[in-house]
Amino acid sequence: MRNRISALLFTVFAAICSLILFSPSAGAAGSITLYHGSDYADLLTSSTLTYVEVCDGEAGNGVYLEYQTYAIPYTRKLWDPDGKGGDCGKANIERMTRARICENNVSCSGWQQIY
Ligand SMILES: [Ca+2]
Repeated sequence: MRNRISALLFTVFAAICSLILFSPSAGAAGSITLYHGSDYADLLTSSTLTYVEVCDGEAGNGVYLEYQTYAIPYTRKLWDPDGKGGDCGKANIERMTRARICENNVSCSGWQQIY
């Protein structure tokens, strides 16, 4: 009987540990940089927010970050508003799922999974 209770407690403990270890997390903090030639986007991720700076590094075509979130089922864009130099496009984006950087009228990088 005592062994059965121990085994049961161990099973419950193991189940709780695996839930903690393998449950889908809100996302780890970290940083990712996406490149398209000299254009780039820096993404700083925290628990649910991603802070983005998308920066045009080449004269000619505009640059934007294309991204998706949990909340909205279509793709949105964050542009570098003033082309090469000057400022970068900046935003805090809630629960970003994936992103890629694009040079307008040229092409995009591959999609990067965020959360
Ligand atoms: Ca700029």
